[in-house]
Amino acid sequence: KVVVTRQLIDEAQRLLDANTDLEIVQWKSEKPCDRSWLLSNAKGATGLLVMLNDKIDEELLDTAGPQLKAIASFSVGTDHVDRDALKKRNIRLGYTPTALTDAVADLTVMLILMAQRRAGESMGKVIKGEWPQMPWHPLLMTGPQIRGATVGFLGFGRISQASLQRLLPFGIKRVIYLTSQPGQPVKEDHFGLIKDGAIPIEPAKSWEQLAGESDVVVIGCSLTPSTKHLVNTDFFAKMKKLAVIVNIARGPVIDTNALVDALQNEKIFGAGLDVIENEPNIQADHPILKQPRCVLVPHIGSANIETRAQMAEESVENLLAGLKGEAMVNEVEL
Ligand code: 8YV
Repeated sequence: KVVVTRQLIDEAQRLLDANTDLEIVQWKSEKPCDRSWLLSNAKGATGLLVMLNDKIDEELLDTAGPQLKAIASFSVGTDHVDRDALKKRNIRLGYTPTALTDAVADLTVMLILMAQRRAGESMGKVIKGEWPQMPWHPLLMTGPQIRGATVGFLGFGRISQASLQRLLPFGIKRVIYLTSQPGQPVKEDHFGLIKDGAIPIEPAKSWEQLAGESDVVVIGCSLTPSTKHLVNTDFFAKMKKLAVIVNIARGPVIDTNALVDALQNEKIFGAGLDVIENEPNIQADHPILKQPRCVLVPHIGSANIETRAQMAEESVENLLAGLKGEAMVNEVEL
């Protein structure tokens, strides 16, 4: 028995359905899967195919029972999974770490440019019919340029490095990055950019240095207890007034109240967010939506057709491999 908490794109669904020996219990609604549905169907499952909204914790694993062998997550992030609980039970975990790199890196560039060039604010005026009344002025709707920028990455893994690859042709000047080992160079130079040395790419010694020296801050790190609210009032206080911040990782890395305050009091220039704390429960009266210099999109980082298809196929392949005791396409080392 496998429990699948989302709808799959056709090809992946066919790949799964071809396993006629499996009882497939699947969440069919367009809404995110209900916790109570998952708990009531998990009993007796040998495999689960889940996504970020599904918390994989002791309660769920106990409910499923000791026959549970493999979990495939439709994501690169695994902060929704209690890895220790899986390890204890010898349950394998598959994920999709490479499938969405390009899609998310593309979105990162989009959000940087939208934040710098005030795209949300500009469109808002046009949509409200305010264009005819906009006063003409040489500085009207201007923002900082990307050429010459120092870009600071919080987290410098595959997605951050792919974002950097896309930013180089824009003429950025320098990169600094902060990982869990401040001041230490990253081990993986995924696209050979550090080796190429086209521009300086250096580890920051502290978050203070990163905040203080960056014109663009990109959040590309995992959510852990040490990155939760890493970007807070103190961080914004150190940022440059003309800097923008972009979050394509996990909402809780930014303290939202601190961000609202920073935007409102012009401590920073703007923000581009694909993720935010408490998503998807963001109502129209949320204070962040009152900030014209903030562009917020609903966690669409991986949302291009090809990427979602590849993630779905890879997730099904991971699940099937896990059930058969074979090598997964990508498996998390627990
Ligand atoms: C999800 C993500 O893939 O992979 C991740 O960790 O954050 C997302 O882009 C997406 O939400 C799956 O539907």
